[in-house]
Amino acid sequence: MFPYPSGYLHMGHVRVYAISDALARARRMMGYDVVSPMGWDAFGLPAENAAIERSIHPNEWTIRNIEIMKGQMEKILADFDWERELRTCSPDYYRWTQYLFLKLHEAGLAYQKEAVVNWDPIDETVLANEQVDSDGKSWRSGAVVEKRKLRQWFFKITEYAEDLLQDLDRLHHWPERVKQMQRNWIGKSKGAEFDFTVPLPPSQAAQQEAIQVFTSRPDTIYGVQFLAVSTEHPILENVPVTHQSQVEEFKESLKKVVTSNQEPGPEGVPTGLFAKHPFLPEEKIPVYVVNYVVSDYGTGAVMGVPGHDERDYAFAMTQGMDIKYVVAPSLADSGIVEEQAAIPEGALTARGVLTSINGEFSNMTSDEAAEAIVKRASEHGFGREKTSYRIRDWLLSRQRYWGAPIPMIHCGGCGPVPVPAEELPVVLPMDVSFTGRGGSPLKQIESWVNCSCPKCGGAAQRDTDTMDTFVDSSWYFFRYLDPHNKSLPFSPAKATAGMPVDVYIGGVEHAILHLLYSRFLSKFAWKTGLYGKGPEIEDREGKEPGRGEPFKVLITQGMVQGRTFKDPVTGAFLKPTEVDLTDPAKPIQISTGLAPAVSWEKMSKSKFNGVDPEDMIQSHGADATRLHVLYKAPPSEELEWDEQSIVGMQRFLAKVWKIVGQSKGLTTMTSGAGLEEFKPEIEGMNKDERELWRQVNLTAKELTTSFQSTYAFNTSIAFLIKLTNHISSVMPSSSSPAQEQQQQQQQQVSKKNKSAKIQAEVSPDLYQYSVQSLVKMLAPLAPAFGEECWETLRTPLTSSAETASSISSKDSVFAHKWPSFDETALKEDKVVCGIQINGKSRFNVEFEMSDLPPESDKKAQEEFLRRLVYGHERASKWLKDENGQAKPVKKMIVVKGGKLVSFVL
Ligand code: ANZ
Ligand code: ZN
Repeated sequence: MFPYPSGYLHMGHVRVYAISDALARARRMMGYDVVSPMGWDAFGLPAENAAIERSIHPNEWTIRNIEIMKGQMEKILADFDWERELRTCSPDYYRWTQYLFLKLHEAGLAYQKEAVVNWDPIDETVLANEQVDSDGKSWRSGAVVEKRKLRQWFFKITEYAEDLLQDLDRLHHWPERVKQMQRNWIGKSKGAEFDFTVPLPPSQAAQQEAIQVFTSRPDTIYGVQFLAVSTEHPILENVPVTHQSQVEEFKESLKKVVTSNQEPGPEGVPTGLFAKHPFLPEEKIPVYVVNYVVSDYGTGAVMGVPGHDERDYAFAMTQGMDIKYVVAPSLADSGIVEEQAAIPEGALTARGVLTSINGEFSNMTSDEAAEAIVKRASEHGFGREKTSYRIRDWLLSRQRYWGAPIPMIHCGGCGPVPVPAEELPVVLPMDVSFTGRGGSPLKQIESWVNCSCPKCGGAAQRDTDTMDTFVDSSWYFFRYLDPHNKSLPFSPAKATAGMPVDVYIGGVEHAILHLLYSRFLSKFAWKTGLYGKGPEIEDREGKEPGRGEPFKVLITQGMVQGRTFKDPVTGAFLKPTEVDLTDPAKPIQISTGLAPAVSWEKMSKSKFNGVDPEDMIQSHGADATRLHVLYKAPPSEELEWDEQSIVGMQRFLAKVWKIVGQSKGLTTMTSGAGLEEFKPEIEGMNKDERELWRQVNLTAKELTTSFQSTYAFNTSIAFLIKLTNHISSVMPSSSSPAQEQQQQQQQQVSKKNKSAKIQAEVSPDLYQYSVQSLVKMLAPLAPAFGEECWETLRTPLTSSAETASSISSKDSVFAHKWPSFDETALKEDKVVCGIQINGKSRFNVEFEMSDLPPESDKKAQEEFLRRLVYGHERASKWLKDENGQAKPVKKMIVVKGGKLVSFVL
């Protein structure tokens, strides 16, 4: 995911780009054709705020920030394909955002309707939700914010609701949690619709109106005690005079912008209208207007069933209604449920069995009844099955300056007319003043607003709204595949070949909107043939997940958290300077001498728990910083940033560096291509060589899998550390005078160190292959260090300075092949042999595979194992008598390979 150019890289960025960069580098070494692009989500409100507060043009502010962040990305050694760089605020890019808008408009998927905005009556401007404080006041003017209706642009994402839901099941490499969040957001609900007729007084023109309700519980229809409608419902036009002022007052009272997080309880007033119950025509059902029915879900009206719905229950209580129960938890309860006195207070929300007051549906289970009731209603024509989706159309227009202008022209005669595609881009004018007052800055530039209608040529006005920045970011990955295309947003062939994105990495905060919008636009592009083969071909061969899904693998990286100190008494956040960290395990609040409360929380300025990536790189280096980020936690989990433990990574690198020094100048290395295709004779290896060979292959296997499918970089680094330790425990057998000298020196050092063992010797080729492989596998994670090691390995011990520099300039470790691995090498050399005595497992003995006499010599094998078993400390308990004499053995059975030995005594 590309970043917003805020002006500085934070640790979250370091984490996401360390992952993607390591991945890109490793996959290139594996031979993949990798596109690892970078761009900038460069439109948005903060630039405009900077313009108002600091009078710097949003464009200048944005470009400056991009330059700074680009420099920081280089510092973390991220190797992006800068020739594909894009900026959503550049006319070369937003031209195509506008083009896609026109395509959606053409397809009937972009339309206008009225919607509510936050309006600041002093500054006369529209405010984003985050610009309204918790008291419902404007961040700038302090005015009480009002709700106003404006004509706004929408994308009809609801048209794709079912596809967007169904195709989640094709995304086998997305976190289940994200898919579930999307499912909930789409919110499919199966239920029924019922029509309640409202007879009107004879004075009214129409004799009756109907209120349609959507319900997920048709089985509760006999429990309906009232109807509840939203304040927008058209039935309110028929409110009798006796009730009009009360209804109007109620509607007014809900217009205040409420931003406090406490949801108000259910409230409402009677409308004076009554409806006929479709199944019980003699019952008059009162109609209320309430605050808890939303106008744009279902039908904007609800059948109130207080006995079985909690909100309806709570509302009925405010009106003093007697509660009617029609569904019992089970058949045995159905009699009791009718005796309302015996019912505990509250709604019975569980499905169960219908009581005997449900007419022909009595005694059915909820599920049976729901089906039968809907069937009967459809026969009569007053009800039907119905599916509702919670997802709303995407409101994309913003009354802002710093965004892509909506490419529409409003003509008095023709209405809204699209800007002809060949006239794109509609360029955002640069010469603007930013006062924060008087509505959108674009509205104030008359020369820009006034234009002629493309259809009739008459005087017309440009649309002064700009697009939500989520539009910019919902298709940029297509543009990466073809960033310089001047005639199309992207070539269909390139998109068909390159999509879907193989691995998409970013924060879980984008789990819903960004990913859903991207899926919507990709599906639109696919369905309308902008790429792929169109809907007539279900799945493109081998191109899972198909159907226009944009992202195959999704990695949602967890939050980076900082160590946070709070005053144990007041709970106030403490600055690092207010805490004595002499003993990091026992922090002390300097002013009080008390132990502060310590926790891990998302890094933020207000909590004083952030770390600046530049400081980390300055003091520990980019390689150790990257390794630490990747080692501390698996990508999808929270990362507790602990600067203390970064030294672990530095120590690890120092160890690798020492090995590299030891390997430097081994003769084979200096000759030609090195050991790219090293295939040793396993038969001829000694046991130390075999074990080293096994470790190298095991590590290669682990890292290959990690970079290809599991992305468990923390485990990968653990394997590299283990391999490093293993290589440190062996040394190359001498093969040249120079090395011999080197080794002797080393052994002398070892002898001085009391605990050091005499090191095992392995062949120089194998040793060098192992070191080379280690460096290659480490390089994608720690690229600068990797290159440095490689250069050192490749520099002949005795070469002149010129040869050395000519080698290093030509030869990057990333130009070399990723180490392959050999499954057969992974077999353990140690055999654990289980010992059974009279059919019971008693203990194990271990031996080296190579020590076991060959299968052909059964006697020798038996003898070898017998000696091993009787030498074992547990043997005295099971195989010897009190005097330490061996008990007589009737039979000794050796299973092939010495895996099991069975004694019959
Ligand atoms: C009667 C009923 C009885 C209901 C009962 C529930 C339980 P989901 O599942 O989320 O789709 N409802 C319908 N439209 C609404 C609106 N515009 N605003 C607020 N609430 C609305 O929820 C469907 C249920 O939510 C519907 O089923 C309706 O209440 C309510 F024992 O109808 B029910
Ligand atoms: Zn016109």
